[in-house]
Amino acid sequence: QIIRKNSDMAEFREIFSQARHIAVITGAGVSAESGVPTIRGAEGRWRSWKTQDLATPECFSRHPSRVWEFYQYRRELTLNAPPSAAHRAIAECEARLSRQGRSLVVITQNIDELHQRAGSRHVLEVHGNLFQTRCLSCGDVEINHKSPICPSLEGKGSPDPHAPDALIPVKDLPRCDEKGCDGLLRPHVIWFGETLDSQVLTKVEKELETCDLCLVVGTSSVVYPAAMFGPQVAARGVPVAEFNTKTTANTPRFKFHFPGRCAETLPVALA
Ligand code: BJW
Ligand code: ZN
Repeated sequence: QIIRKNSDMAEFREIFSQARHIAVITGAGVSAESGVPTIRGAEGRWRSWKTQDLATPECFSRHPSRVWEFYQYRRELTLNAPPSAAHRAIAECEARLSRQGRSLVVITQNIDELHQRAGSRHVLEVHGNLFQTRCLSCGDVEINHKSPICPSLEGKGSPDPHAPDALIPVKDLPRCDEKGCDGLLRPHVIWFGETLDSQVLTKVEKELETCDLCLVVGTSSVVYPAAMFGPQVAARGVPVAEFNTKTTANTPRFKFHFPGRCAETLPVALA
């Protein structure tokens, strides 16, 4: 199948100059520019496992220590990662548009807070947040940037395929502080088979219905329901521009496809 790609930046820039409300849908490719590995592909492995095998409720209930080691690794990695030129281009664009009475919202599948650290104000996190925990007993959700998150995870989480499982006893994994609770905490992220937060989804729907330009940046568009966000906007006849090093299954549905690293293409597109 030949995909006829429109990569006409001048045409995009003309539409961009007229847009009042822009929705920017982002995925792991944006954070790849900060040195955070993407989910799929060769760099997406931790030890011998794929993220898809670790980011599940079944894996957490069977191997809570292993899953916490995986998240310990990613928390440390992202705490030390700087926002990239792609994150900054999006944040600077939002600030500039807001001074002109226009707006931009980021709808991100990423859980790493790099958009917020780059200065983005209006961010909807559809897959949760690496720096929030949820108690399995009382349901309490807390913000938590501690490094390490608990003493037993200090120095743990090496991605080396030969690193042994730390096999930390469940009582020494992160536990709830609420008075009298002490329940096991889990990362407040959306794992496979879990439903997305309905309040967040309602906000996303509103943005998808009201935007007059949409960017889809650094996502393979294989995970539902997020994979449908861009096509949903395109179905309204609104221009959608994909920024990705590769084409995806959604590329034919979008008006534009800008190939290349988003740290190079976005600063040009959104200048
Ligand atoms: C660059 C670049 C550079 C690189 N510049 N670009 C309908 C049909 C089929 C299946 C389903 C369906 N509905 C639900 C499902 C099941 C499932 C699903 O979608 N499975 C598919 C894999 C088939 N979905 C769910 O389970 C969702 N829940 C749900 O829908 O509940 C209701 C329900 C349940 C069960 C059945 C039916 C309904 C929940 C999904 C939660 C996803 N969670 C994760 C983990 C989060 C926590 C964590 O990270 O630890 O979210 S999975 C993982 O994938 C993560 C990501 O946010 C998500 C998307 O990945 P992303 O961002 O696209 O990354 P990559 O690596 O895939 O792609 C990177 C891209 O960047 C590539 O394209 C590169 O080319 C590009 N790139 N460098 C520009 N420099
Ligand atoms: Zn609790």
